[in-house]
Amino acid sequence: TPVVWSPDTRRHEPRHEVWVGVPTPGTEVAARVDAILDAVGPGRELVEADPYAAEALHAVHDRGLVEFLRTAAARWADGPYEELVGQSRVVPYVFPTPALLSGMPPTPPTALHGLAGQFGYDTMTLVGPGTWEAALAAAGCALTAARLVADGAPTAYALSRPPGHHATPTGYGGSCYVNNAALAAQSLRDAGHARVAVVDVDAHHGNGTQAIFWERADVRYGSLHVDPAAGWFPHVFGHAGETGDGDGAGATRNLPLAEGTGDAAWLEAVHALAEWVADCDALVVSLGVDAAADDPESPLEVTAAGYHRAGRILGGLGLPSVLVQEGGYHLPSLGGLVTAYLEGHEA
Ligand code: SP5
Ligand code: ZN
Repeated sequence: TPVVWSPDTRRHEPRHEVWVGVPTPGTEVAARVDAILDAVGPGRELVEADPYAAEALHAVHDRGLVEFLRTAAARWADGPYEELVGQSRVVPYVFPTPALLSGMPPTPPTALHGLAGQFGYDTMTLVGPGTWEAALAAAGCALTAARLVADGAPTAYALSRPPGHHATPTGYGGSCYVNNAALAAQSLRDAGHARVAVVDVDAHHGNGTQAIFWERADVRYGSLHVDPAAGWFPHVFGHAGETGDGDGAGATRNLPLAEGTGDAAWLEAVHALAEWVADCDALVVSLGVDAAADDPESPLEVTAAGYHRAGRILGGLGLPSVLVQEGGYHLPSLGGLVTAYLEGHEA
């Protein structure tokens, strides 16, 4: 399995997130790239991602979001923010939700700190110098991996970072800016694969991917994740009743799992999703390894052996597969978990 990576993915430094009103250390750190690379690199072909321009992101994102992400860090540096608060990150503090709008048509804000909440939907996903370059490189990893698979490789792994499955057509959040897996899926569609499946094994529901394909029948989205109803991100999506709409009715499937779920029930859900997508022509796996027992960001209790088995199940479908890195935050075990999945998928 070729490993597609880019040195630019290290350029995003979240520094901190604002969690329940307090700055806490960022979890989605650049060291994740090297933790994974050191583990999966040996014995596999390393491929540096092709360069892509902002326009490549329009396949799944609105231009307004792409333009905001591309320019926000430079505009922040030009603004009064350095003198006001010193070194800081772009973070929304006003959100134009229905509660603010009250049915009235708003005028677009002029200040960047007023604009940020139009695109950013939480306080944990900060934009700083290098965020755009890293997010574009992460997308490039996924798009390059999809190209390798479209050109005939059975499987390719994209070491995308920052992750992507929480990025919606118009918004960023959940440590995600650009939806790498959705770009890979769309790229496989464009290459002629008629029915593409996205199976999302990250501990969290991929609300962004679900949103992108919500009304489409040609890209199926299936996810297993910790039950958002138990108080987990993204809180308002990921429930079993969400199954798609319009042409996409029935093409979304969510399997929320209780806190504390371990290998047995987690693998049953992986198996159910595998059967559900077996008749597709290509597969994208949103490969988050934060469902692992020692991960600080989720209460699921999956082991490395569980991830290996998940790889066996999804790889066993025999579909051309693009594996896209999502979450996974416990640096000491991160590389081993990704390797376990890859070895299972390759077997
Ligand atoms: C891609 C992905 O896995 N995104 C995860 C988004 C969920 N983050 C929720 C964070 C909740 C608070 N974390 C407290 C961290 C303390 N440092
Ligand atoms: Zn996650």
